[in-house]
Amino acid sequence: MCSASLAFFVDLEPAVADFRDSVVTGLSQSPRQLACKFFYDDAGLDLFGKICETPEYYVTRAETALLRGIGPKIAALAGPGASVVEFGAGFDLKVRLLLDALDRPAQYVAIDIAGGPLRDMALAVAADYPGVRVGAICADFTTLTTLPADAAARAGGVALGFFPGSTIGNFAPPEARAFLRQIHAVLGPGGALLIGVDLKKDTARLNAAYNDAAGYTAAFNLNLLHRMVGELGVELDLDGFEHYAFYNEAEGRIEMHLRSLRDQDIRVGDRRFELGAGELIHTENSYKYTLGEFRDMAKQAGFDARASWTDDDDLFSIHYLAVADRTRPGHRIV
Ligand code: AVJ
Repeated sequence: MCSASLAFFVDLEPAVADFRDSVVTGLSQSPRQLACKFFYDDAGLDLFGKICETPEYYVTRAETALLRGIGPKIAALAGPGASVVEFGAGFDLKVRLLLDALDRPAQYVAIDIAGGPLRDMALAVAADYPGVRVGAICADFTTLTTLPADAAARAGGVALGFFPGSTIGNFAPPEARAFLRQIHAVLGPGGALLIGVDLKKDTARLNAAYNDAAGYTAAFNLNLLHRMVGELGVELDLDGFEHYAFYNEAEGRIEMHLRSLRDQDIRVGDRRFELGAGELIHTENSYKYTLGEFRDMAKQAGFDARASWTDDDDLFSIHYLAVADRTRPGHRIV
């Protein structure tokens, strides 16, 4: 029988009003935009899982293979008794690989915006890792500036942030730097961050990864419109939009948009937005970095890159970043 329970579940889940406000603000802007964090309801998570299994989306396969390979090296850097804090805990495969690799990890704190799936995922981990204290925080991790007292690192072990999947790529570089600084403060002195970052590569390969032939990425993108209709009562034509994604080489990022197929209105309560045929709504950026670019950014955020690894095909990177020790001679925070 499964009798696992969580050490704590802190509910800071954003209200429906936040989604509505974000939609109204985003649609009022020029160019129009919708925030990518709202992709991940139950249907969106399910579609993202399908994307990860498509032959074109190399990201998840490359990262998990790399994670398996470097497990012992991560364990050596982290030492025994680590407290793992995962930012954006949608699926449990990667954290299981990490917990398996670490030397007697003491604690696992899962943070995610979607409460239901988060609870299920944390409970499943708790059931399989009886030696690990497991807790969860339902929150928009971009706004989390401190951890609840319940989630403090266990005595002796490192506070090890875990931010896989290249989710950092959703932020433009200045915001990515600011978010890394924020994580740096949350982890505190002696902490470290294990982060997965997608690498710059051949444009055709990138374009294919965000335009899979089975159409899961398109459905994932269009799911935002379904959520607006279902949760906010927005009036729009679900068949009036198409998925549009491409690699913007100058910016070093994949851009995802929803393209209006005709002149049409979107109504949100008493607000009306008039879209022209061909008009775009920007839904996601996914920045790609070279190893050097990312290490520089981490350094600017106050981290020491202790190790950086890439897979055999140079598709993906994982970095072990230590919170820089200001007291160590010769070290300077840029
Ligand atoms: C989960 C944000 C890393 O940017 O590759 C996948 C999301 N969007 N296909 C990414 C996503 C379209 C993914 N991240």
